Amino acid sequence: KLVHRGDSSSSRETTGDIRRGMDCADLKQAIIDHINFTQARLVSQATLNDWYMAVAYAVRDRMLDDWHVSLGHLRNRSLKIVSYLSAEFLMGPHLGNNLVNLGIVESVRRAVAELGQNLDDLLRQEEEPGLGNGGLGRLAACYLDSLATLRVPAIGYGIRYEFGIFDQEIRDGWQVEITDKWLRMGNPWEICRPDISYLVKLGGHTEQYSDENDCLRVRWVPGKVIKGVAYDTPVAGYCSGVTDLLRLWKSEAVESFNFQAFNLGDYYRAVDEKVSSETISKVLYPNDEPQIGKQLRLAQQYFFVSCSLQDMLRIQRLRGENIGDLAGSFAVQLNDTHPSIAVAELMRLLVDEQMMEWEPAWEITCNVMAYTNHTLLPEALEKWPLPLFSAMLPRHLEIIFEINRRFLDQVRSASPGDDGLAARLSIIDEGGERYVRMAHLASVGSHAINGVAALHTELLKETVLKDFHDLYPERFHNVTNGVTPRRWVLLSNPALARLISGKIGEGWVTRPEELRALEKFAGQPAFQKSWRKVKLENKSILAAVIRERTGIQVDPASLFDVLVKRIHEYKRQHLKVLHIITLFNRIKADPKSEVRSRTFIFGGKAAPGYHMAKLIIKLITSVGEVVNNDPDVAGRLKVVFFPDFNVTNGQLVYPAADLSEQISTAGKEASGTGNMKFSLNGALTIGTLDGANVEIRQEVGEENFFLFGHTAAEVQELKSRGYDPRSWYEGNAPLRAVIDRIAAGDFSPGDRNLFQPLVDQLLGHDDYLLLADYQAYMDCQDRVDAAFRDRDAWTEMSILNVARMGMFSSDRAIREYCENIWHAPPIPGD
Ligand code: NBY
Repeated sequence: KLVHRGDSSSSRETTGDIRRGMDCADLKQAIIDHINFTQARLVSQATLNDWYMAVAYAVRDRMLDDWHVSLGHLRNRSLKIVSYLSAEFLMGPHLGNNLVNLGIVESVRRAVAELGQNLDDLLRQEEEPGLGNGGLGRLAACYLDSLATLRVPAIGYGIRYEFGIFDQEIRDGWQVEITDKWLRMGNPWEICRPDISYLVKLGGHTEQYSDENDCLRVRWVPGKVIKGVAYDTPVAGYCSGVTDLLRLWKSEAVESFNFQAFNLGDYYRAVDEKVSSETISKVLYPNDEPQIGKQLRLAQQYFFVSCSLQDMLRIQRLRGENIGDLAGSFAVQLNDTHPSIAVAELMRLLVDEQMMEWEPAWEITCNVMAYTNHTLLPEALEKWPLPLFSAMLPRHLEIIFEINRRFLDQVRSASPGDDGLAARLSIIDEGGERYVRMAHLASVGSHAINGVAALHTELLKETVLKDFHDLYPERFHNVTNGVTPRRWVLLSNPALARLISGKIGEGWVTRPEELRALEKFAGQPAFQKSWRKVKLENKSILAAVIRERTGIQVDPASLFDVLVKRIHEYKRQHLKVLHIITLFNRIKADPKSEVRSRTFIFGGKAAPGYHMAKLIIKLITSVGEVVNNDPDVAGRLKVVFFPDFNVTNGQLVYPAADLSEQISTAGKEASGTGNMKFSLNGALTIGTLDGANVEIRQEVGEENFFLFGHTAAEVQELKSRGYDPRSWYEGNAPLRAVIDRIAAGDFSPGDRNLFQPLVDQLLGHDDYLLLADYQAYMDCQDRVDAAFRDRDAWTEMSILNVARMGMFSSDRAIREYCENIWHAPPIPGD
């Protein structure tokens, strides 16, 4: 077993700070210097943004001592470097997190105050780097936090998108996408490294040639060459002394490439070249599922993977090690299939450029790579049409064919005669139009394959990757996701963190199993009262923001019922809407009927091309419009669509929730991580047996979790029997009344057909079984209402939820990756 450090429990702040430049006077001077010399302003002229930038630079400076030491460890040959390859890193605002992890929140707060500024105003000034879509990108960010906290040398490799995920505005109830110009005011956290850059080829053709030993080799003659430049951001561990590295690549034109055109006077062609090269890292694709066939997306993937692997080979040389020993130096984790071209690219680098033989190169590749799957939805598995693939990566396609040929030879000799098996396993999908299946490439080229929650991993083994599991059972692992308690409690819910630490000490921040010590206070009236006070304060803060952003007035004493995540049919935001309309109908049928006061808060972005998801947003806002203003409802129900859900807003929302909605169709949500953030902040969960909900319920106890709905097995069963949504509709009067109201245009005055596509989908197909789960969901919500009425019992459940969430720390997940997949020990000492 590897021993992990980085669990020192007391922040340095309380013990007196002996680190360079960390005391209040030093901090003040540093901030003023940055106002004067970096922002080039007189203090008297400084804007709020100047103050933010100056504080950010002062804090970054203070991360550098640890960083230099940590970067030095990259050359320590006894340490393995975790190389986390991800097209997305949804880091969230840096300043607050760095203050927390360095343990200097209070000293910086004081320094800033003595300079006449307010730290909270400065924190609000930061524009978050939205370099991700949702759970997958945020997971990468939580994992970097844990890697640094656990003192594991790690590099997060990705793309420095100039425009991240779009900002969402709501106009007339519809989503409108606004370009995310996050770099507009500069980014104080990154350091550009023009000296660390690599060339990346694209397009063209391949040629055979004989090398000096008369060996037949292949040369790739590209159609185009671009350059990737490193931008580094330090990632500080929590009181661990280790600062890891996030290295993002920006694409640029190669000066020399079309210099000829320039010399010949073709100025415009040279400029075109520059523009098209810079396009590669221009914008994040805002889809949380792939839309096949986007050429630029494949170029992005290859671009960042090639730069990252070339960088790893450079580091290997710096360590003074042989390329043949790469697997002893690096563990490469593929965050979904987006970087899976790494399998072919590493083979190309080793065979074509390092002149290695195929077999040793293949052994290195498989030993280095590991693949995490994040989805079972068959339509979400990445595949690239062969013509597109070969036009952009002609050499990689040859390599993939060769990998596939050798792989299928093995398969056929192990199962002679079973041609169906070979066809199913093949990296190339040959049924009709031909595709490269990226999940197959990743699975063939990795020594480890993992799902992200227990149920997900089991389903992965039984369905999407069944044949691979039959072939390579030893490659399969489960690593249930986790979230960092630093950002998601300490930073976002300081009042709760103080209450907890006051009772059980601060150790829970790195040893969250210590939260169990809260169990014995769960029934204590005084503690319950303080617990409720914290929740109410958090709800009041959110209520004020809701008022400001939407104009809607909500009552902090009402039950805050929250559903925030990307908008998707499988996540069933519209099932929640059916619940709201049901309550509305009860009130309309009898205005005096007892309906408990609830605030329904939705948040989440829809992929710009996903019409049904956008229509669901419009449905939510339209139902809100009617319900919020109905005199019979009399304020008892409020529906809010909180615009632009992102990390910053999440930090406001999770701490204020009473009820966490995790209502995906069972078997569809790989894990979920929002579910963990809610529960860790004392919300109770209403949910299906899906993803990590299963394990959350196991941990917190079934009596502290509101379960409803068909199981994954029952969903399968229903579908195989020929699911008929209309019969569920016809057999359930309240459900019929709800759907009929939508269909009648009650929520779309002036356009009664507006929601017809939604109604048609539900009555005609209902792919996600809303109607089959409707009654169970309503009954469960009635149980929630009854439970919320008993405030003491509810509070006890809330405390027990927090007390038992320890296993969902990303530290636990990272320890499992380190021990079972990466075999990467922490840096010794402190
Ligand atoms: O990854 C999510 C899963 O839906 C969620 O259940 C899980 O908890 C989380 C972390 O494991 N997946 C996700 O967020 N996926 C994406 O954001 C995504 C983004 C881009 C593309 C595909 C998926 N793409 O192909 O472009």
